[in-house]
Amino acid sequence: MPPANLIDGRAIAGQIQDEVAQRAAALADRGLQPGLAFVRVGEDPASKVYVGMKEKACAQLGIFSETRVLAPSTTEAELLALLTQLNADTRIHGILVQAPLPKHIREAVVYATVSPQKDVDGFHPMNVGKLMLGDPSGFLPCTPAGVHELLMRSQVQIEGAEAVILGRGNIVGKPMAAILCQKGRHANATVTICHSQTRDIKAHCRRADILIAAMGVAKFVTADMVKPGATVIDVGVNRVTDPTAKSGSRLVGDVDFEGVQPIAGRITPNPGGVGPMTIAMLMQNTIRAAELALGASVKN
Ligand code: L34
Repeated sequence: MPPANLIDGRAIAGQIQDEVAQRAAALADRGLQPGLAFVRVGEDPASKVYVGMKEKACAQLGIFSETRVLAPSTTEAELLALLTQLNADTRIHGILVQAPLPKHIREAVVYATVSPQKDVDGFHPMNVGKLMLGDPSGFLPCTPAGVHELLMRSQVQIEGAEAVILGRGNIVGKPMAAILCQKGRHANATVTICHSQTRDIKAHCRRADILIAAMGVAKFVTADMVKPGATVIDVGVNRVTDPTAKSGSRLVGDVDFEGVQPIAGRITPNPGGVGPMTIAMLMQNTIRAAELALGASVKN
């Protein structure tokens, strides 16, 4: 039996994907199949796994997908040219350029080239700005949006809560803070972001009602850093060598699960927590992009 305080990311992601499949069927009735394009540059093994999982989710939900794999030597200009082509492709409603990109390609330039209407990753500066402004017409980045859904669908009290986020990255930490401190229902948290220069991380963590670990240090969060009863969300994906594993390596989160689980009120497993939610939110953003595109074409 799994511990009773587990937040089952796979099960909640499954619910969201069921909702997406229904919306895809409704679009199909109106003659539209949603389409998502993946762009992968080089042969990063983790990217291959993640894009493969995303392709599979599309196929299960009735979303058309195509994957463009580019050589690691691809120039930035060539990648931008492909994005311009995908921006104009009416079969494609969402575009996802899988990170990380090779060093010679500037991610910020790439993400600013994806049409904001097709930016299902929520990385375009327009969508980042809308999040900061509390404008719900944009797309939210999938991982922090997935964490927010996990909290809401697990009935975790967010309003008024002390939320402490470990990590200040553009993909998780910063947008996570913006989502939780928004004025509105299922938000209104008091948010602290901790990072490598924070003086006493443990003291901040121990105050947290909601502790979100997204800084990429294996098993950083230990039991002595967690207030009894707190909700602990583990976003970390750290691959560590493990000679006993088939592949020679194994994924561990940013949380020492064995130590923290007995004192946490609620906790995500990892794997099986945030990862599946990232994919479910990508599907949700894609279906919304297609619905908005259909709405726009009907109006014209
Ligand atoms: N552009 N690049 C772009 N968008 C993203 O949203 C991502 N990310 C991150 C890497 N690069 C990206 C993802 O999709 C990380 N990421 C991601 C997606 C899914 C999972 C983990 C990270 C996931 O489902 N993980 C499984 C375990 C998978 C395994 O065993 O390797 C889990 O249960 O957590």
